[in-house]
Amino acid sequence: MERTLVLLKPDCVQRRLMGRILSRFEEKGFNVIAMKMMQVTPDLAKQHYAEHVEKPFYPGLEEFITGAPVLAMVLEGLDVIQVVRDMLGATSGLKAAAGTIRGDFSSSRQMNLVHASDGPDAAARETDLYFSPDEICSYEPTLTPWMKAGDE
Ligand code: FUP
Repeated sequence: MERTLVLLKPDCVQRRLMGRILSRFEEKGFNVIAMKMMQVTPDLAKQHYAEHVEKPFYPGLEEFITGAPVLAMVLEGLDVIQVVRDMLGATSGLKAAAGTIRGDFSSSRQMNLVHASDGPDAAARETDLYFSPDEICSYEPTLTPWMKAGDE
Protein backbone atom coordinates (compact mmCIF):
# COMPACT_ATOMS: atom_id res chain seq x y z
CA MET A 1 0.00 0.00 0.00
CA GLU A 2 1.19 3.53 -0.82
CA ARG A 3 0.04 6.95 0.34
CA THR A 4 0.00 10.25 -1.51
CA LEU A 5 -0.78 13.86 -0.66
CA VAL A 6 -3.51 15.48 -2.74
CA LEU A 7 -4.65 19.11 -2.62
CA LEU A 8 -7.87 20.33 -4.18
CA LYS A 9 -6.57 23.79 -4.98
CA PRO A 10 -8.28 27.17 -4.52
CA ASP A 11 -9.75 27.15 -8.04
CA CYS A 12 -11.34 23.75 -7.30
CA VAL A 13 -12.87 25.08 -4.08
CA GLN A 14 -14.07 28.31 -5.68
CA ARG A 15 -15.53 26.53 -8.70
CA ARG A 16 -17.40 24.09 -6.42
CA LEU A 17 -15.77 21.08 -8.03
CA MET A 18 -14.57 19.44 -4.80
CA GLY A 19 -17.31 16.82 -4.72
CA ARG A 20 -16.95 15.77 -8.33
CA ILE A 21 -13.18 15.43 -8.13
CA LEU A 22 -13.20 13.67 -4.76
CA SER A 23 -15.74 11.25 -6.29
CA ARG A 24 -13.25 10.24 -8.96
CA PHE A 25 -10.73 9.15 -6.34
CA GLU A 26 -13.37 7.35 -4.28
CA GLU A 27 -14.86 5.63 -7.32
CA LYS A 28 -11.40 4.45 -8.38
CA GLY A 29 -11.14 2.65 -5.06
CA PHE A 30 -8.65 4.72 -3.08
CA ASN A 31 -9.11 5.20 0.65
CA VAL A 32 -9.31 8.76 1.99
CA ILE A 33 -7.36 8.44 5.25
CA ALA A 34 -6.97 12.16 6.12
CA MET A 35 -8.76 15.32 5.03
CA LYS A 36 -9.00 18.96 6.06
CA MET A 37 -9.85 22.34 4.59
CA MET A 38 -7.16 24.87 5.33
CA GLN A 39 -5.60 28.13 4.25
CA VAL A 40 -2.11 27.75 2.75
CA THR A 41 0.17 30.47 4.15
CA PRO A 42 3.00 32.04 2.13
CA ASP A 43 5.46 30.18 4.38
CA LEU A 44 3.80 26.80 3.72
CA ALA A 45 3.61 27.60 -0.01
CA LYS A 46 7.39 28.22 -0.08
CA GLN A 47 8.04 24.90 1.66
CA HIS A 48 5.64 22.99 -0.58
CA TYR A 49 6.96 24.53 -3.80
CA ALA A 50 10.61 24.76 -2.64
CA GLU A 51 11.85 23.58 -6.07
CA HIS A 52 9.96 26.45 -7.78
CA VAL A 53 10.60 29.37 -5.38
CA GLU A 54 13.28 30.93 -7.59
CA LYS A 55 11.32 30.53 -10.84
CA PRO A 56 9.68 33.49 -12.53
CA PHE A 57 6.18 32.03 -12.17
CA TYR A 58 6.51 31.49 -8.40
CA PRO A 59 5.03 34.83 -7.19
CA GLY A 60 1.87 34.21 -9.19
CA LEU A 61 1.74 30.59 -8.00
CA GLU A 62 2.01 31.68 -4.35
CA GLU A 63 -0.70 34.31 -4.82
CA PHE A 64 -2.94 31.65 -6.36
CA ILE A 65 -2.37 28.86 -3.84
CA THR A 66 -2.86 31.25 -0.87
CA GLY A 67 -5.84 33.03 -2.47
CA ALA A 68 -8.61 30.78 -1.07
CA PRO A 69 -8.71 27.60 1.04
CA VAL A 70 -7.54 24.22 -0.20
CA LEU A 71 -8.92 20.78 0.67
CA ALA A 72 -5.91 18.68 1.67
CA MET A 73 -6.12 14.90 1.83
CA VAL A 74 -4.06 11.74 2.03
CA LEU A 75 -5.12 8.90 -0.26
CA GLU A 76 -4.05 5.30 0.25
CA GLY A 77 -4.04 2.42 -2.21
CA LEU A 78 -2.00 0.20 -4.50
CA ASP A 79 0.29 2.34 -6.69
CA VAL A 80 -1.74 5.36 -5.60
CA ILE A 81 1.08 7.86 -6.27
CA GLN A 82 1.40 7.12 -9.99
CA VAL A 83 -2.25 6.28 -10.57
CA VAL A 84 -3.40 9.62 -9.11
CA ARG A 85 -0.80 11.47 -11.22
CA ASP A 86 -2.19 9.66 -14.28
CA MET A 87 -5.73 10.58 -13.25
CA LEU A 88 -4.73 14.28 -13.07
CA GLY A 89 -3.10 14.41 -16.51
CA ALA A 90 -0.39 16.82 -17.71
CA THR A 91 0.33 19.95 -15.66
CA SER A 92 -1.44 22.30 -18.07
CA GLY A 93 -5.15 21.75 -18.50
CA LEU A 94 -4.64 22.72 -22.16
CA LYS A 95 -2.25 19.78 -22.68
CA ALA A 96 -3.86 17.22 -20.37
CA ALA A 97 -5.59 14.37 -22.18
CA ALA A 98 -9.38 14.30 -22.37
CA GLY A 99 -10.70 12.00 -19.67
CA THR A 100 -8.17 13.17 -17.10
CA ILE A 101 -9.28 15.56 -14.36
CA ARG A 102 -7.26 18.50 -15.70
CA GLY A 103 -8.14 17.56 -19.27
CA ASP A 104 -11.83 17.60 -18.47
CA PHE A 105 -12.07 20.59 -16.10
CA SER A 106 -9.08 22.94 -16.58
CA SER A 107 -7.94 25.21 -19.40
CA SER A 108 -4.98 26.70 -17.52
CA ARG A 109 -1.41 25.82 -16.56
CA GLN A 110 -1.61 27.54 -13.17
CA MET A 111 -5.26 26.89 -12.32
CA ASN A 112 -5.08 23.13 -12.79
CA LEU A 113 -7.39 22.23 -9.88
CA VAL A 114 -5.43 19.47 -8.13
CA HIS A 115 -1.96 18.82 -6.77
CA ALA A 116 -0.65 15.29 -6.18
CA SER A 117 2.78 14.15 -5.03
CA ASP A 118 5.04 13.06 -7.89
CA GLY A 119 6.93 10.23 -6.15
CA PRO A 120 7.46 8.41 -2.85
CA ASP A 121 9.88 10.99 -1.41
CA ALA A 122 7.57 13.89 -2.27
CA ALA A 123 4.57 11.99 -0.88
CA ALA A 124 6.30 11.50 2.49
CA ARG A 125 7.60 15.08 2.62
CA GLU A 126 4.31 16.69 1.58
CA THR A 127 2.19 14.52 3.88
CA ASP A 128 4.37 15.69 6.79
CA LEU A 129 3.96 19.32 5.67
CA TYR A 130 0.16 19.20 5.68
CA PHE A 131 -0.73 16.60 8.34
CA SER A 132 0.45 15.56 11.77
CA PRO A 133 0.55 11.79 12.40
CA ASP A 134 -2.53 11.93 14.66
CA GLU A 135 -4.60 13.39 11.78
CA ILE A 136 -4.11 10.24 9.67
CA CYS A 137 -7.00 7.80 10.16
CA SER A 138 -5.95 4.45 8.73
CA TYR A 139 -8.71 1.85 8.49
CA GLU A 140 -9.61 -1.29 6.55
CA PRO A 141 -12.59 -0.62 4.25
CA THR A 142 -15.15 -3.41 4.37
CA LEU A 143 -15.33 -3.30 0.54
CA THR A 144 -11.70 -4.37 0.11
CA PRO A 145 -12.51 -8.01 -0.82
CA TRP A 146 -14.69 -6.66 -3.67
CA MET A 147 -12.12 -4.11 -4.90
CA LYS A 148 -9.07 -6.36 -5.51
CA ALA A 149 -7.94 -9.97 -5.33
CA GLY A 150 -6.27 -11.17 -2.16
CA ASP A 151 -2.86 -11.53 -3.83
CA GLU A 152 -2.84 -8.00 -5.32
P1 FUP B 1 2.69 19.28 -11.30
O1 FUP B 1 3.70 18.32 -10.75
O2 FUP B 1 1.93 18.75 -12.48
O3 FUP B 1 1.75 19.81 -10.24
O4 FUP B 1 3.48 20.54 -11.84
P2 FUP B 1 4.84 21.25 -11.41
O5 FUP B 1 5.43 20.67 -10.15
O6 FUP B 1 5.72 21.29 -12.62
O7 FUP B 1 4.36 22.73 -11.10
C1 FUP B 1 3.75 23.04 -9.87
C2 FUP B 1 2.67 24.06 -10.13
O8 FUP B 1 3.23 25.24 -10.65
C3 FUP B 1 1.67 23.57 -11.14
F1 FUP B 1 0.57 23.04 -10.55
C4 FUP B 1 1.32 24.77 -11.95
C5 FUP B 1 2.35 25.80 -11.60
N1 FUP B 1 3.11 26.26 -12.76
C6 FUP B 1 2.87 27.51 -13.24
O9 FUP B 1 2.01 28.22 -12.71
N2 FUP B 1 3.61 27.95 -14.31
C7 FUP B 1 4.56 27.18 -14.90
O10 FUP B 1 5.22 27.62 -15.85
C8 FUP B 1 4.78 25.88 -14.39
C9 FUP B 1 4.05 25.43 -13.32
